[in-house]
Amino acid sequence: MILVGQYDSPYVRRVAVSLRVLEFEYEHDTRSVFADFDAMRATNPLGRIPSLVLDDAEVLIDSAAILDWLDQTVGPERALLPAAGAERRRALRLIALATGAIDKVGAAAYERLIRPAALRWPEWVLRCRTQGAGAIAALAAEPWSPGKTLDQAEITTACMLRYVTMADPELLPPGRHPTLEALSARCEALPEFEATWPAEYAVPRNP
Ligand SMILES: N[C@@H](CCC(=O)N[C@@H](CS)C(=O)NCC(=O)O)C(=O)O
Repeated sequence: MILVGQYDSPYVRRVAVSLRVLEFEYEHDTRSVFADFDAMRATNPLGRIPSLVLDDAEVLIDSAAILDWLDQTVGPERALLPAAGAERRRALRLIALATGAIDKVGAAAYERLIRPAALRWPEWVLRCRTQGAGAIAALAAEPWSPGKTLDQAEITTACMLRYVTMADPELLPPGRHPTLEALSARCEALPEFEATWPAEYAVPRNP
């Protein structure tokens, strides 16, 4: 199968880490969702990443749908999302906070970095960053217990933390959220995270 999208996207990275944790083999299509927009639209009509092209050429789009397919394929014993009950509700809540933070910090980053300076809307940037910071603070207040098997809430939150550190580092100054720093350090030391480490946030920039 082929994973489409670069690892500076936390949505692509959470799929890549999950593929590796669950021991799936994949090829990596590293074309850019910006520079190779038309080719990306041929894979996903939305022109977004990630997509996962299966061996029979079926194309899965959207990280949540891809992760759902991975969990269904490996079965409930190995699935990264708990199957039911309070554990599942908690995991879904944490994942909603982490993906919501990605969306809000990402929206602010697109506005600050990509949109031409004369067209930027500072109040919108402030609102998005406030929402992202709120979700991150809520995640920081959660108990993150090391020692148990890695799950999707941890994978997605760790990918979100690396993304925010690249896209908007002022939201995560060292020492602000020690619980999340510990989670990030624990995850980033794992081989599945090391192999997908994004060195920089590669979006086009307008002065
Ligand atoms: N809900 C989608 C979000 C994917 C998403 O936002 N991808 C970004 C990269 S992080 C993207 O493709 N951005 C380009 C665009 O939207 O034009 C998912 O979970 O896969």
